[in-house]
Amino acid sequence: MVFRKLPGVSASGMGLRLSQKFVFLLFLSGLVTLCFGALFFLPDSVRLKRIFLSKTETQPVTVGSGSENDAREHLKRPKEQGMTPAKGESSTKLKSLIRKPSVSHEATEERLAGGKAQEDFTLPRLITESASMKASSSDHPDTFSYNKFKGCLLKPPLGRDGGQTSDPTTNERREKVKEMMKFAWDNYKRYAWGKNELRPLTKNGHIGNMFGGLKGASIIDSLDTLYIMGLMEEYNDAKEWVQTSLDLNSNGEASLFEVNIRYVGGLLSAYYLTGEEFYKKKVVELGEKLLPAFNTPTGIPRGVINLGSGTSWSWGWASAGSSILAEFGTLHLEFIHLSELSRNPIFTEKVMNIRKVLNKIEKPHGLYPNFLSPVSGNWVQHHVSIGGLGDSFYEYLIKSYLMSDKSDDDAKKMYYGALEAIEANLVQKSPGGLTYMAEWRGGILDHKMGHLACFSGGMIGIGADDGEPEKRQHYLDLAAEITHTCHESYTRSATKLGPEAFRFDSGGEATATRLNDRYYILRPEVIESYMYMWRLTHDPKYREWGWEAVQALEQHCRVESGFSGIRDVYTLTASHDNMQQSFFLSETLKYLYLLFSDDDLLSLEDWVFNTEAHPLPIIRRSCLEDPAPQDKTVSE
Ligand code: DMJ
Repeated sequence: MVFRKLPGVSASGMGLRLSQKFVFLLFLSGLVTLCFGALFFLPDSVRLKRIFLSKTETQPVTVGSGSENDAREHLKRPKEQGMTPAKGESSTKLKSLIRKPSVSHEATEERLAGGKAQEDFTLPRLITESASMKASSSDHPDTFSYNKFKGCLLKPPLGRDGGQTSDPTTNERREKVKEMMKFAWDNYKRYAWGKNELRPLTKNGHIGNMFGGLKGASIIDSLDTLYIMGLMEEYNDAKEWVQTSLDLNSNGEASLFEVNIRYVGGLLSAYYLTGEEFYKKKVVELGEKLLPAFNTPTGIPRGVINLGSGTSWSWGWASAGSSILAEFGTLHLEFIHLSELSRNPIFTEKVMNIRKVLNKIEKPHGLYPNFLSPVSGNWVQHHVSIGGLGDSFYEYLIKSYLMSDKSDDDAKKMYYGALEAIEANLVQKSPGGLTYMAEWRGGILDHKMGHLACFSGGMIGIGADDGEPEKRQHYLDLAAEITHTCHESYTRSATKLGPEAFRFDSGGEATATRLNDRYYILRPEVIESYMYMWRLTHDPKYREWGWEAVQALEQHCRVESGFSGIRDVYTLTASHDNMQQSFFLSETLKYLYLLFSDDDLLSLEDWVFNTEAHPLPIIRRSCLEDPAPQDKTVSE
């Protein structure tokens, strides 16, 4: 190879004198010091900081469904031109708690029963009016009549007797789950009040970086669970915190998906269960803060948003600045309700546009890949998964249909179309006879099923009845088979808890073959499917399987000050991850409680659960638009 001499530069020492070299070295060392110092100002999750600085605050595992292998923890700085980097979390302080008169179930129910038809209201409906109605929610004060909504429910939300069954063993199990919730809550309250999650081993709080400086994720995620369990003192504490201390004026980097499913979902459910107006006000205000994420050439939102400045960007780990299917596809239920409550159609328009983009684009073999460019509207990679990165997109299609009182035909068509493609390309049977959902990478199957994918038993179950008549039994059978496989992933471990991912290759079946797939972080998906399958079939095995999970959680995850995830489900010498995830309170314990309750506690005839298990009512348009709705609520 020939080295050419640069003009004016001598070959020896690039023509620098000793003093020049010294100045250059000084400048270089200054630069290095500056860069290293800057690491201290980066958010906790940034990879460089995790590499160079102490690891004590880093999370060993991933959380939500849009994430894979710790991906979601890596919030990246804005990359796109013209975007200002966010400043990090706001320094919101927990305000002092002022005691308010507490609310009991009875009081709330009584208040709701009174004044039903007398209220002056504008009819709520599924908003589809033109964009000329676009306005801030404050221009449409109080247009939703809560009492009217209540009159349209077929069953009382809490059932006839709070959902208590006539079977003493089931009731005892239900009480046990309630005790677990109280224990988890009390410890959160004691050691982590106002923080996002409890660290039960170190007995402190965790803020994390998924919620853009919003605090109290465990409180918001627990509101409805505490309420349906009748833990009213605890519910009142939570409610009071929301009233006095939930500060939405944060200025940090948030996951649009996580804020939506936990905060928007949690506040919506709290509103629909209790009728407390401040929940509605807060949730609409928060919803408006999420809207700038949709300002992209296609209207497909980016994954990360600064709640203060409204700048948004894509996850640094998502290929080529793409948005994630499970993230932009998991907004529909909440956004429809935001329009319903605010009477502002903008929320509905945003999610309807996502549908439009998805309907227009070519789908490989009818499948929906996990990565889509918000700029071009094209798929970025052909990775398809019913687990992480894809999961709740499918869930929200069937639930959108059900929540629309079966009027959203578009969602129905998309759901059954997607399910057909999934069955044709992803569903597999192992040599040992277990049915599972593989992942698809550009036509090549990866015989792995994530814990996250285990929600699909329940999803296929609730959608079975609305499929083609000749396919209904088949769907119910498929749902049962998948739930059985997921149960197997639990029974084949020493702890009787399931791993983060299990495989069907190298001779193994339904077991984790890789070291970093062996953890369990208190996830709900397997129990979620037990709950749905119980309601659909009343096969007692689902309650038994749920009880096995309760015992395993008690034995391996309960520690002195809360519940913790474990690092290896295959060993009995527990290594705890020191994290009580907020979804444990919102989902895992709620689904267990529902499993041991009567079907009329949050009846599936009236409610759909968002992907964080927050119940949202079915919008029964025919009833809501009836000028004089009859009280269809069954007396308690
Ligand atoms: C929850 O936050 C939601 O269920 C989400 O859809 C995926 N997973 C976590 C719990 O595992």
